[in-house]
Amino acid sequence: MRICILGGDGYLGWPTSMHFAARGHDVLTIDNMGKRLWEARAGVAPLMPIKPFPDRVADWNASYQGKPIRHAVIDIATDYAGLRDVLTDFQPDAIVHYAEQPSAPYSMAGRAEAVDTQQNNVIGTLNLMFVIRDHCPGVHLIKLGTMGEYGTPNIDIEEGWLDVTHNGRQDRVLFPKRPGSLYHLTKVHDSANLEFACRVWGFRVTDLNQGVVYGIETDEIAADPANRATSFHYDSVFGTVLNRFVVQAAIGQPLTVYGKGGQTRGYLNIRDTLRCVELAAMNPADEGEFRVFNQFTEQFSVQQLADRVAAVGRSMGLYVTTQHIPNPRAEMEEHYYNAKHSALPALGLKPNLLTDAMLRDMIAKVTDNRDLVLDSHIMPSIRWDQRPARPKIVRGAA
Ligand code: USQ
Repeated sequence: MRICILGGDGYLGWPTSMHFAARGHDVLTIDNMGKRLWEARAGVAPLMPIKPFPDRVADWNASYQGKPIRHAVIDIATDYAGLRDVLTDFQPDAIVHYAEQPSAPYSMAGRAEAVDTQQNNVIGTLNLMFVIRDHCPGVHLIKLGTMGEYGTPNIDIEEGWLDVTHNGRQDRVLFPKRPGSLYHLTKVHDSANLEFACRVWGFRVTDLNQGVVYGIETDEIAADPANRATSFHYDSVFGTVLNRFVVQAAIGQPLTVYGKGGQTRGYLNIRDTLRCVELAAMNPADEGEFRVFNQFTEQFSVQQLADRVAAVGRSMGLYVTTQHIPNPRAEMEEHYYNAKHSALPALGLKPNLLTDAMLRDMIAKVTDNRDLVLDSHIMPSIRWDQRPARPKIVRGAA
């Protein structure tokens, strides 16, 4: 297949690019370096230093015997012509779209970050929609959405769609959305725009509502971690919760459970992200079909994850404690959660469920790099309820 990966420099985009290339596909990977800019603005960095995008592609191409990965630096939100030209030339069979600002805390830091997130994510996807409509009709778009689009409703979460009976009549509607951050809202807006594109322009779209991803390694990274490492974050802005807990355990800091810790989400290993995207690509959506898969393999509360990491850490001789800190987010800390996730297993997904051995391996790998961890990046500083202090009005001032 000819596959285009948008967001190819990111935590998931880079391993996905290598995964498809290693399986003989023709890969074009595109990024705008936006993640590196957002990291700089937030004052954080991935655990392992990451080479510049062209260099990591060149390293891969030099070490791998198969088809080389092609790459381009394009900002899909601001450079419509650049995106149009490169996709018109490449004519992909599938496009995997990760090219979005991925952090809920970043989007809640203030007006500039919220606007940046919404502009980058929603306008980027809109530009892509017009390139597809006018220059790559028929391509299968695999869009990374999020389980966070649904929020935590007090009913079972279906895979994208809900059959409703109202006043004696029946219909099938998009599952109601109640996301928990301005970042998660961008994915809701994208989903609505793409469902429209399927209905009106006959697009083929798979919206992967992905849960929280954890993990450091994939097969391709394991073969050459020094040159192929992905941007693994442990900071409070871009780090996902299990990755953070693993780092905290490795450096002897208390595990930062926000609030009561009953927040329950779907989780999956980074290796399963790659496999899910591959399964979606190999089994494309039909013309006019807006298909939604809930992409996670098991659900945990934050407290359950902390308990698992603490137990494994202690078995390795580490001193691990848990600290319940005031929740910087506005979210339910105890709630019902039961999300369906049968579509991807039905296509053949064999999940890598979270095991103690996996946690031990992650903690050991982080311990090898513990000198790189900056303690000051651990505690959260962005609050959902923060408001600027009111300007002081001085009466009678000139
Ligand atoms: N949490 C803690 N302690 C921490 C960090 C997080 O208790 O130190 C809690 C959060 O309050 C939240 C849960 O852990 O209840 C998950 O937080 P997270 O930061 O791991 O994940 P989230 O902000 O939801 O976002 C991440 C990715 C995002 C993706 C989403 C999938 O950054 O790109 O869309 O996971 S989902 O959560 O299913 O919406």
